[in-house]
Amino acid sequence: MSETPSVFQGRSRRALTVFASGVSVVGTSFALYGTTREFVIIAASRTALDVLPSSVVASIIWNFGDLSFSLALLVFGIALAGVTGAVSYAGFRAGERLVGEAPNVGGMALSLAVVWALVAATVWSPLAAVVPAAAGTIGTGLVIARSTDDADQLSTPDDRRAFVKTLAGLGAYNVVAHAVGFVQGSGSRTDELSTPPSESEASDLVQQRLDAAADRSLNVDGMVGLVDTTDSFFTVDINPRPPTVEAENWALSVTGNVETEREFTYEELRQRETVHRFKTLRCLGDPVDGEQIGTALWTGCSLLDLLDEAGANGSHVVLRATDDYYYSVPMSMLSEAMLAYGMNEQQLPREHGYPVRALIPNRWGKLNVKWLDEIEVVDQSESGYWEERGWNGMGTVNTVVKFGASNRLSDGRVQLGGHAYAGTDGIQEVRVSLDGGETWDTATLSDPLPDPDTWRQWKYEWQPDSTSYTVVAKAVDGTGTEQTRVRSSPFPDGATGWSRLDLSVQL
Ligand SMILES: Nc1nc2c(c(=O)[nH]1)N[C@H]1C(S)=C(S)[C@@H](COP(=O)(O)O)O[C@H]1N2
Ligand SMILES: [Mo]
Repeated sequence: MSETPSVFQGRSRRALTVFASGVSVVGTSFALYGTTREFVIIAASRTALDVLPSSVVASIIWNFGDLSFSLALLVFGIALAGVTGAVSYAGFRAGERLVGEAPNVGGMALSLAVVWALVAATVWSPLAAVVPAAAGTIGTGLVIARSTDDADQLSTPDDRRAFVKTLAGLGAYNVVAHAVGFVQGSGSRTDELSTPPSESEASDLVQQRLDAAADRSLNVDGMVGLVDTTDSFFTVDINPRPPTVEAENWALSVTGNVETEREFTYEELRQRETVHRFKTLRCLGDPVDGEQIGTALWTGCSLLDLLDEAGANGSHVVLRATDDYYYSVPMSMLSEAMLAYGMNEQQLPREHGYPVRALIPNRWGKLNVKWLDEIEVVDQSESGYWEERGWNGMGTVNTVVKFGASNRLSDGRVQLGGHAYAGTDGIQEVRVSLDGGETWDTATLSDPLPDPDTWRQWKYEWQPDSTSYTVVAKAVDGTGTEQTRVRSSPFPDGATGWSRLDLSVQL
């Protein structure tokens, strides 16, 4: 008699059963709930975000960006599949023993109960746990029941065939379930910004302004233009995947200390007087040499007009989003604030806040609340999402110079280029030192964009006579203030200090 292959025996067989069942829980949850908080992985990763120390979370988000989330999702997915599957399996076996006469019924019942409890506690919703738990239980039940052998190994060919078939069936089910989840989760991305009916030349205007910005960009190989493309624009998001909001089912409510509480639909916002504005965003967590900075041409309407219309009367507003992210912002910061629904030539993409985000001039990126759905007018200052996690930085942005590209020109000269940003103060000058800060020269600047609160590009070229340079760059803002040389890391007030680049050159 031949040996029973190991997959049909004890541990491996149990592991396969556990995993098939657990993946069914996760897959079903994904198919039903896409990227909402009812999806077990999203729920678990949000809990992890809240439990981990804020500085750890922030540095993960800011250093690994989207990649860290993809990895986190994978790890959470595998872990959750393992745990829910194991709970289901243990529940099933215990149930079988409890109800001796009808073992499968007992097994299914107890498995369902324990998996349901686990998932319900994870997603914090009794209802959203029902179907995923049932799927996991059916998975466990099928694998166990279809391979009837109670002994530790499946020794007859029939049993093995049944086992393999059941696993294959569950596998196929999970491929479909995950596909459904992905389709659900990727709705409404980057449709063209369709022309608002009130202003038929809006998209022409956007195109003209983008063309004008491209003309002003310095010609340095490998350097980002004066305006980022929507795809290259950085994202910082507390969620593993951006929330899915559909404009038709969405409205912005203005509540709190107002004469009349108001709700504005997406269409109503788009009918309002259109504002197009270039604005740079920089994350408070961006290190001096980081890349969490970008500029776009935003399309939207005035935030303050909306508040006036509702008869707002308070010192602050709390901007609240569908992902529970929020920021309290003083009324005094809102004079040029926008509600944006367009980014460059597109409708605001989902990862940047579709349908509508706030844009607050001269402040750190964190105040620019995405997926905005409520503006509450209040009379005292509340804090914000990152303040609750130890960060500061409600003041204006810190001045920064970025190195973006280094090239060797055909005549042998070295060319450096990059961007500099100092909020609405603007950039007056970028100074470059090739000897670690002993002597300084002035870099060439791009013409400023037509709106304040934008960065400028700089470039600097020289004929090298040494094989290594310690390049330092610093900026002077529009008020004539030179950037501080004191270096600090982003936590908790935002990074400061001059930028440094160690450059080696072949002569
Ligand atoms: N609702 C919501 N708004 C948000 C965030 C978020 O996670 N959720 N991140 C904030 C942070 S920390 C930054 S730096 C900016 C980044 O905007 P971007 O992703 O469009 O670049 O959005 C801000 N608005
Ligand atoms: Mo940020």
